[in-house]
Amino acid sequence: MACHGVSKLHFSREEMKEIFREHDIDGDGYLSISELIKAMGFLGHSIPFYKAHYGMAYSDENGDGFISEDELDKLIDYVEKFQYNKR
Ligand SMILES: [Ca+2]
Ligand SMILES: [Ca+2]
Repeated sequence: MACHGVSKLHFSREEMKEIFREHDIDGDGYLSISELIKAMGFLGHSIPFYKAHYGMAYSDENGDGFISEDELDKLIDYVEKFQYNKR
């Protein structure tokens, strides 16, 4: 478990991609909602379930309920917006 001790406040898109990939816990190549919440926590956003859902809805273009590799870019757009809104 490496959920704590991240002091960095801003991640580059590449770093975020890497982090989201690492949080594909069951290794199916897609991020589920619970994997998304864990990844967001790792990025320093303890986000409520509904917020994670918005992120999911925002980035899940084909509506299968999972974030694929292709959809990661949109998810990162969402996370970046989130980072800016916070400050
Ligand atoms: Ca997965
Ligand atoms: Ca999808």
